Amino acid sequence: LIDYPEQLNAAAELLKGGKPDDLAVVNAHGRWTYRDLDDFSGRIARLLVEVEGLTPGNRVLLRGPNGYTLFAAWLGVLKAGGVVVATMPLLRPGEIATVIDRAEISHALVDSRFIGDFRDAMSQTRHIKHLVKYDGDYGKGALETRCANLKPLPPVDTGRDDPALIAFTSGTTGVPKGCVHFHRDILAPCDAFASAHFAMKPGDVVMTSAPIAFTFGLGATLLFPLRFGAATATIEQPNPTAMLEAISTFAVTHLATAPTAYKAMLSQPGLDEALKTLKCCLSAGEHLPSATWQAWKDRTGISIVDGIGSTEMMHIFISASGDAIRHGSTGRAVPGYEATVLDTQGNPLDEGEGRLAIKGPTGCRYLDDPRQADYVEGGWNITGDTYRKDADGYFWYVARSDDMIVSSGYNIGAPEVEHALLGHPAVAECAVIGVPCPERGQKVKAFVVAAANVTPDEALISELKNFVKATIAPYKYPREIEFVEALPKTATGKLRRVELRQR
Ligand code: 3SK
Repeated sequence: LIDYPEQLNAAAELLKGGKPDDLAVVNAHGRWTYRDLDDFSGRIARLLVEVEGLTPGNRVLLRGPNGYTLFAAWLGVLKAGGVVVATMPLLRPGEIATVIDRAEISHALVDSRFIGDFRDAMSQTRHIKHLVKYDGDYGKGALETRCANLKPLPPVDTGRDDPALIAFTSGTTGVPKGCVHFHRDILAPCDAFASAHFAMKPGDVVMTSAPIAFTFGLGATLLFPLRFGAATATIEQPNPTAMLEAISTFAVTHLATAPTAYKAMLSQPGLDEALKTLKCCLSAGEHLPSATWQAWKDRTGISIVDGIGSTEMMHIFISASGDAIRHGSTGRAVPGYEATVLDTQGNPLDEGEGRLAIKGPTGCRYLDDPRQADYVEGGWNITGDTYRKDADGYFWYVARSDDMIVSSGYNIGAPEVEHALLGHPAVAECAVIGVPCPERGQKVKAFVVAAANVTPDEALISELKNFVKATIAPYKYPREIEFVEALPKTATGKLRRVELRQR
């Protein structure tokens, strides 16, 4: 399925996906073709190599919201033989400094709106020797001006096994880990996952809410559209209203976002207009509650393609689309990947519940981190999720392995209780954890964000408890419910259960 030539520059390969005059990127500031993107990225590559002294293998930090200039910079770094380290826009200076130190960043390309925090981060580390500012897609084009008289650099002859990017996991639990991916790993998610489950063609327009620092967003907003000759529409403030507006404005056909965004868009007035063009929806980053999948299907007629991936594996490795979707299941191993569940001794099970483990064309290579030995065992990448595998090879989410609550000897998956709560109209968002309990070992506690116009009071607490008891096995109901304004999330939108446990 995936047999790339030994000499491979992923940026050059991706840019062959569309015809020179085809639309590649569109947003509120302009429209750019494949020719524009190829030319600008080539000139950025020359700037990096000939003016800023980049040598192949140097690590280049990128910082800014998704957009044409950021994408050209991403491609330019790869063309120059550098290694991209894109950063989540929400990171604070201390976190950026950690990334700079761990990845030994030598060069940085930073949107001028982020420069203040970035200089703070730089003052905490001595690695960066070259800083280039740019003005997003809106400004006078500082980077454009510096590149204006440069000729595009032909892509450096990189090998398929040369590092192309380092993606930092957002760290729901601890110090971020840098995951190294090669040039071949950039193309593999396009040719494995996207061609099977999120197919697109020239003329299609893709949009995502996720930044390219999150490999889910990178695939959806840059790699997949380029590989298949489609266009990408970018937005800087990806809230549900702005997303729906952008879908209508840019005639978006393919949307990739997180389950909470699908739920939030359901109650937005712009949804009908957006449905005039939207035809394919992908969800990842968090488990997709079946209530959200069904509500979206009922309202829009579109069956969301669910998927689970990881930064370690680069992109999605279990998914299903079209008629192969089984409601409530994440799907089957993506073509080219092998998936199983391991019992407590580490043995693969034909069927049953256990730790989800994956093998495939992409895999985990942490940057100098002892946690590598926990992630890869016996050739299997062990994801930290508990799944049930059925006789047909479908995988059914149970919980993050550390989200299991053991109460009075019962194993209770936090997501199951969350799904039950989400079925109640007064619940906008919720998160469930186990808290210490002298009688039961642990008891189930729910943090609930009430829906708009709902009064969170004692009566509602009793109603929610009864509602859960009537929906799933009664021993799973949350014995404690606390109303909160918002749930703690990572920069990629994943719930930080660890923070709730520490409260
Ligand atoms: O969280 C996920 O499911 C995911 C999907 C694609 C790429 C990366 C990640 C973490």
